[in-house]
Amino acid sequence: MSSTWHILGAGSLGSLWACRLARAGKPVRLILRDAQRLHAYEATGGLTLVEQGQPRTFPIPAEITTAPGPMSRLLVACKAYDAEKAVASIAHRLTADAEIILLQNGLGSQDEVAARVPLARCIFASSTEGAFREHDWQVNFAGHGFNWLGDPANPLPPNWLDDLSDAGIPHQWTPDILTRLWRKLALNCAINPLTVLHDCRNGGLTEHHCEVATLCAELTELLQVCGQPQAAENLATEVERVIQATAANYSSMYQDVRNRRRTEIHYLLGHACRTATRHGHTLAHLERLYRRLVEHLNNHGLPSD
Ligand code: NAD
Ligand code: KPL
Repeated sequence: MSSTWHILGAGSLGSLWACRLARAGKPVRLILRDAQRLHAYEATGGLTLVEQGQPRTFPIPAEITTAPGPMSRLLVACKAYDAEKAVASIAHRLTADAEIILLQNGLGSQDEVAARVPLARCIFASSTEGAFREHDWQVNFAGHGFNWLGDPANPLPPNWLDDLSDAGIPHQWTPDILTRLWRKLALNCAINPLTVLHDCRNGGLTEHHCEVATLCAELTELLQVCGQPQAAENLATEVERVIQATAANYSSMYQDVRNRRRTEIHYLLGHACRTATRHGHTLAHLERLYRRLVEHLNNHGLPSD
């Protein structure tokens, strides 16, 4: 019998993982922030996964963070800026051999969580799956994407990867998870802030080719300086490819700003700039982009941290 999958953060990605694991018959429990959220969830009767327009509801049990009971396997599916606080709220429930899977985009939040629960094994994930919610307790999934998983402190895979295979969650274990996360961070830094500042779809960046190329050159420099040369390989070409392949889409940061949601800027561009500073490296364009984005967010009454 598989250990229970505790899912902290029943938003888009957390619900997607919870529904697929439940569909495969794995034990799953949602961990909700407070009694009000729990009552709202219980009144709805479960989480609904919509695939190809077909909804299916899973009556996954839920509890609040302060409920009793140990957790040995925890999937953290909050935004990067909420992850540490959310994990702190359940830290007393983690068993001595607890494993935590961190789904956050960007970098920095994983280390914040690891420092908060130093005895737990923290497994980092980099996901290119896309899920979104139109209503609470319901998630839409188009069925594309992939999940890389790894532990920078331990190359041995955990014993629950079969649960993911059974649940149809596409994944691969990698000893180079930091390279994957840095590569995605660099892609996000080269594309997402510019789509916000130029108010355009990803494809609109073909009009700003020079700006994108200058950022890619600085990001390549940063990746080399901070010990991630593999993540730097052909970055500019890959960024151009992603811009073409996703030309009709709005970037995730663009959507956050449009929907007046807090962005994960601190763990994307912010992390890149802080890392450059730590290595005594000046990246003038990246730093200017960061300042412009902070100003833009502030002018729109959105948090910039
Ligand atoms: P989301 O906002 O849809 O979900 C986050 C959930 O966490 C919310 O339901 C929120 O209420 C909950 N939460 C926050 N603090 C909590 C706490 N203290 N206790 C309990 N619950 C708490 O976010 P998302 O889109 O699912 O993204 C999660 C992470 O995955 C982000 O870092 C994002 O960048 C990354 N990601 C998302 C997608 C996607 O398609 N949605 C794809 C790839 C990566
Ligand atoms: O991952 C993305 C996002 O929108 O966050 C893309 C646009 C594909 C790369 O930045």
